[in-house]
Amino acid sequence: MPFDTATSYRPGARFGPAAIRTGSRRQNTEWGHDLSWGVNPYLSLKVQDCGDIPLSPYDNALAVDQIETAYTTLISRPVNSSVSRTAHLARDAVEHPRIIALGGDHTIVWPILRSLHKVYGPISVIHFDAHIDTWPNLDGGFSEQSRVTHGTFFTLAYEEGLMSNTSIHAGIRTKVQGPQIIDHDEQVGFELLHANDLDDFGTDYIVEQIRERVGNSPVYLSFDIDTIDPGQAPGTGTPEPAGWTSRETKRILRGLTGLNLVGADIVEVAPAYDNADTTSIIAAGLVDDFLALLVLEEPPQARASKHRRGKHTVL
Ligand SMILES: [Mn+2]
Repeated sequence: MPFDTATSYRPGARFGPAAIRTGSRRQNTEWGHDLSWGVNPYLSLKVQDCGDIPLSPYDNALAVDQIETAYTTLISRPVNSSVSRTAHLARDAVEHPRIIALGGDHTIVWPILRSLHKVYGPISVIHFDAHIDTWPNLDGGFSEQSRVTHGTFFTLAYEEGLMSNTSIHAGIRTKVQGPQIIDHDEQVGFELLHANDLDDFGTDYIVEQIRERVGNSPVYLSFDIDTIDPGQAPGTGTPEPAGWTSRETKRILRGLTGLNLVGADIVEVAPAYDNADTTSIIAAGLVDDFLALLVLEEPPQARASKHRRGKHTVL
């Protein structure tokens, strides 16, 4: 979804999908077994690149409509490979394709949630980000169209009843106007895990809080690459210091296995600010983790490396 005309600071995420594909060039089925996960998702799933959605760079309202139309069309098609444990959670009791969307700026989640709501009803969101993205507006509400931004889309989704009130942020460290902004954030439906919670309480705590919050509800995973520290992932529009490392983040993701994941995205990759493709390589690696999340039923157990040679492992 090469869309970036609702950004507040540095644009360029329209080139994110191409950059993430570039970052994935060393990934393939034959070398797809991940020793951390104990699985090769490409042997369990039929993964298909659906290409880029044609989006207007001139009219944001039109582009949002184009995203909703494309996403609704894709999730209405028959599945390629069944991982049917969540099929009963769709309103029509049919298993629908799971899409991993490559952004694009974060605004794309608003029309995605509209599409998912038609199939699953209200969705819980696990939102990895340095920013809360639940602002009522970014400019004082200058116009109705100016409320459509990559920092306000969750409020728009909330106003349309697309989300359940059991969503959660992880990795937050943005500055805000004041602590009162948290009242509105909670009204939109979010609990907040600050980036510092990882240092104070550890990865297991982060995992437990997320799992407890979303429970068994249909859950959408939205991942802003600025969750990762800008030292590792500089290629993004609104970087914030003191983020999580890619290793810490991937460990947290492994703990989220077995939730009723109905879709995921990785957004805000802006390659013009990247160095040596580090951001897009991390982003492509996270997409691999999202695929593994769709395959496994429960989190892989932490094991000493010398015991890692499981039945699926070829060393
Ligand atoms: Mn962000």
